[in-house]
Amino acid sequence: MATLQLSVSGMKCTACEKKIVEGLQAVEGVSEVKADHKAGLVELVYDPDKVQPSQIEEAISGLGFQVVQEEARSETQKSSILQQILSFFRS
Ligand SMILES: [Cu+2]
Repeated sequence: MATLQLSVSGMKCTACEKKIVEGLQAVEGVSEVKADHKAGLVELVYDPDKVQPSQIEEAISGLGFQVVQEEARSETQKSSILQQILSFFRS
């Protein structure tokens, strides 16, 4: 699994967050999505064997938002780190 953090412009409210979260969760290989319109950030957990960051960015564009830049990307097999990420998404 891998994580991706993106700066996304165009999110104005919680409905925008919901649109991105639901839209990205529909993409095969994406498991957890968190969007914050105030920070303009989208963070997600994905399976790099199933989907590439470029496809995720295309999906965001398709939803009507713009990826400004990629803030961070990491891939890990370490379950402890993955657990921390997952607990972050669930908080
Ligand atoms: Cu909105």
